[in-house]
Amino acid sequence: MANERTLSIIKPDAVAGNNIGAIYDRFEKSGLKIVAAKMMQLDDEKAGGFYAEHAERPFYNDLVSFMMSGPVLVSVLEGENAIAKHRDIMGATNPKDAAEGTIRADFASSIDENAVHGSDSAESAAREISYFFSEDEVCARTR
Ligand code: RTP
Ligand code: MG
Repeated sequence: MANERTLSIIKPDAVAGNNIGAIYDRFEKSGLKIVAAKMMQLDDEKAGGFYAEHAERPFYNDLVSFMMSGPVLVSVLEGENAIAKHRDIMGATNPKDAAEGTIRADFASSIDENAVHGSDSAESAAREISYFFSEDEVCARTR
């Protein structure tokens, strides 16, 4: 199995709901390690650029507005199969479809305000980590 890094965002709804600790608990209990973290208030350019792949989709403007509606907590998670493991514990995009016990089932209110983001491939993870962090902001967890 591959040791991987993935990009996590705790979205404005989950930060506003004081669910950072509960969501970090899910990451750590799953064996993922937090190797970088920062709270940020995204602006139009930073939020829009992050979701540029969706720029032509009908929900894009609402998605960008939502991501700017309050601070987010951006993290890098590391571990065996981190990308797929993180997506598994997040649950489906629409919380109505999310499996019981997943983060979105427990903390998301709608498809538009769905608590968390996770990279969906190795290519996305590499792009998204470097979008928010320089290499020296990502820490080695050797002990
Ligand atoms: P994310 O990128 O935020 O982790 O979510 P995801 O991979 O599960 O879903 P994605 O297809 O990448 O969509 C990004 C975000 O756009 C909103 N969305 N709305 N109304 C809709 O049909 C629709 N589809 C997607 C969601 O908030 C989703 O998280
Ligand atoms: Mg996505």
